[in-house]
Formats: sequence, C-alpha cells, structure tokens
Amino acid sequence: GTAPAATGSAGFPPGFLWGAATAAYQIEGAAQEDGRTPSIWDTFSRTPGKVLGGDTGDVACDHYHRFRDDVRLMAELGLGAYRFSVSWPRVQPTGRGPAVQRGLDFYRALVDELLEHGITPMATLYHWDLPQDLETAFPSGSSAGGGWPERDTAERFAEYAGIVAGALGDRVELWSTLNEPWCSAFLGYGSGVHAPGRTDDVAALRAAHHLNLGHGLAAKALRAALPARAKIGIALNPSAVRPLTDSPEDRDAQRRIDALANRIFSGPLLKGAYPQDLIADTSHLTDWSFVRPEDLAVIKQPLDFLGINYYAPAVVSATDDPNAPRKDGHNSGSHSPWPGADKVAFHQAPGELTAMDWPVDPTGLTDLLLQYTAEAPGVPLFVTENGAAFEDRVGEDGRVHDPDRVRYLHSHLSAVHEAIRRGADVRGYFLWSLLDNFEWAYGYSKRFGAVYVDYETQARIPKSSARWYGQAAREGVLPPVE
Ligand code: GBH
Repeated sequence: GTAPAATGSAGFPPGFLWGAATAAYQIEGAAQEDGRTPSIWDTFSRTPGKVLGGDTGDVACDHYHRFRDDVRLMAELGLGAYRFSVSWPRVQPTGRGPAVQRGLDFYRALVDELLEHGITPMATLYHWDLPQDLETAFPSGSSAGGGWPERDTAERFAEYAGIVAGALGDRVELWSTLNEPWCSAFLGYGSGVHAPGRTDDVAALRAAHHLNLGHGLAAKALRAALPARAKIGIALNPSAVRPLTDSPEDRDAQRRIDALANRIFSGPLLKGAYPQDLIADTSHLTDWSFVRPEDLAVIKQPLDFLGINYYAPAVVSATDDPNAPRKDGHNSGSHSPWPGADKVAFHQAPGELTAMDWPVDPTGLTDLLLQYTAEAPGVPLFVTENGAAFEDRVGEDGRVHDPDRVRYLHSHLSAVHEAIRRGADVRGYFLWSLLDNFEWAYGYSKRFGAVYVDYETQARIPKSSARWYGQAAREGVLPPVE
C-alpha cells in the first residue's frame, strides 16, 4: 500500500540542501598516485586483523579516476549538494611543508564539475586520514607517539586548512573543519578499533582536546583566507543517549556518557569551557594540564553552522559488571572508548536493526536537532550524515531494490521535518552515503550507499533509494514509501 508522507503536503524550507556525503579514504582509491603518501588509515588497514577481510582503501570506488562520472550521476539523480572530504596526505604528504599541486588540482576539478552541474559543494578538511608522518615522526619529548594527542598536530592542521582554503576558497562556500572528532579521539586512541589503533585513555582525552584546538585554529585560518560569504562549521556525531531506567544510577550513567560523547566538544566549542563533571569523572586519569587557558578562546570560534551526524540512539545503565558491553555488539571485547566510565553498560535500543546491528529510531534525530537548537541559539544546523547499511543484492533484473533504506530515509527526513516544525533551523541534509564504500573497520562488507558499487567492475547501480531520494531532492517533498 501507499502510506502518506509524514510531512503531509508541507515541504521543506526554501533553499534546503538535499545532498549526499562521502569521505576521501572511503571512496577515492589511487592511494599511491600523484604524490599521495600513507595516512594512518593506510597503515592501519594494512595491519593484519584490523580491518575485516584485510580490506584497504587502495582502490575503493576508484573515485579519483571516476569523479566526473560520479558527479554526472549525482546530477542525473537530482542531488542539490555534495559533501566530500579532502585527503590531507594527498595535499600535504608529510603533514608539513609545501603542498602538492596535483593533489589540489584534483579537488579543484571535482568542485568545478560539481558547480557546472549546479551541485553545491561542502568541503570537509579532515575525515580521519591523518598523514602517517604526523603520527610517527612526532615532536621530541613524546614517548608514546604523535598524532592528535599532541598539540603540534592541531597547529599543523591549521596550516593545512589555510592551504586548502587558498586553493578552493574562490569556489567553495561551505567548509567543515573536522568530521566526528569523537571517533578520531575515542575510537582512534581509546578503543583502538580505528586508526591509529592506540588504546590509551589519556591519549584519547588529549586527542579530544587537540582536535578541538585544531578546529579552532583551522576555523581562524579559514576565516582569514576565505571570502566573507564563506560558511565555516564542524560536523559532530553527538550521541542521543538515554538512561535505561529513571533510577538515579542510570541517570548518572547517562550524564557521564553525555559528557564524554557530547559536552566534551560542545562545552569548549559553544561555551568556552570543558564541563566540570567531565573533569571530575576523569580526574583519576589526568589533571587536564594539557589544556592551556588560552586554548579555550581559540576553540570557541563563531560557528556559521553546526553539522550533526546521526545514525542511532544509545541506551545506558549503571553496572558493577566489569564485562558489561561498553558499546555496540560488534566492538565488544576491545578496550572501552569511554575513559572513566567503567561502570556504564550499553544496551541495544529498541527497533528494527540495520546490517550494522544499529537500531532504526528516528526520534533521536529530532531530539538532537532540538537539543542543539537550544544549546547553540542562532547557529544554523545541517544533518551532515544520516543513513543505513542493509544487505543489498543485485537482482536478476540487474536492479538493487532496497525498500528498507527508503523507509529509513523517509522516517529520518520526517524526523528532520518535525524538528524544523518545532523551531530547529535545519538548512540541509546529506545522505550517508552517495556510494557503497570502505566502511572503516568493516571494510567493504557493509553497504551504506544510495548507489550500489560492484567492486569487480566499478559499475555504479543506483538503488531504488537513490531514485526515491532524488525525487525528494527535486520536489522538496518526501515521496510516498511502499
Ligand atoms: C560515520 O561514523 C562516519 O563519519 C562515516 O565515515 C561512516 O562511514 C559512517 O558513519 C557509517 O559508519 O559503538 O559505542 O562506538 C559513525 C560512527 C557509529 C560511531 C555509531 C559511534 C556507535 C557508538 N559512529 N557508533 S559505539
């Protein structure tokens, strides 16, 4: 049957951007071309046992060579915007020193192609591919390694931001500094399930701070290099975290995870301070002396927008069981990504599960958009990522029919519409992802794309969700779902 669109006849606001998102390491391939050197993800994916199936981003979707076809496909589908990331080691191979012109040329050509097709670009400067040299060739005095736990990386990031702004600033208006600093800090240096694979609670907290600082320094560098019309923001992955019960213990577990997932970023970004309860919860690990008082004013740069990446809510409770799950099932057994929250257990939220075993619950997206509307008054929001992996197959007719994904997109776009109706200033939505791609520790085993990728032939097959979403993008209203 045909269900009416949950938005009724109401459309989305005029100028709302209907986009799709990707990230450099997940789609580009061409890992060793035109002067690119390894990032921490090249090293990590080549380390046996780190990525499912031993997959790497060496070829990925071969987007580096196929970007013109990919942009044409976006235009055919009807997309209005495209969020991509710039590969730091393609542009500045060691993370220091002069830029590689061929690397910058690739992104200029990509942006030109987008603009020729009337597609608005949003550039993300960092989607997890730190130049390996910044992790390895660390400043003297640091024994464990370099990378984001070190202040130097934040400073190098600002310099790189200036380089990219110089190359793309005349044609890109929407700029995002970091993608999901929580993942970089706590999956990269805490649980170690992401590159560089370190498991050190203090390094993870230091990384969170230096990512915040890197954002602030980069935002200043962008502001100085870009025309006044440029919009500068950051994409966070805030957790819609709920207590299992209303008990004081479970509500305290919720408070702890809210501090580590959300307020560790929103505190300094929006209020210019780390939350007191976070500092107290982690005082047995660190005295936070790596935060210099003057850093806080740098981090609290004016934001032209805030990007929210959303997949699923989390449910937590208090526990004394040292073996309680610390995060979603796939990662259990590894080091916890939540420093100082040893007595918090994670539970599966109710709802149909995606291929990641993440529950489908769009209410968390409405909640987060309204929460950040209250926390960052006057700051426009974008949904910079939202989407789902399902077990997609090519049918005998050569098509990929993905009604689960259509329903997921419909319910989450309805949740965005609901937040707008209740006062959130949401300017656009970027579906994760345009293409099936390298899903980090899961390799190519999980398909998030609206467009199916045959990794043998590199053929692109738009799934039915791509057609559905393209129609929404063209009409500004959600088409009905099956
Ligand atoms: C995003 O990460 C990435 O930006 C994107 O590159 C990626 O492909 C996409 O989503 C799909 O994964 O299990 O306790 O750690 C999302 C990463 C997924 C991190 C959900 C937090 C659950 C909490 N987030 N995860 S936990």
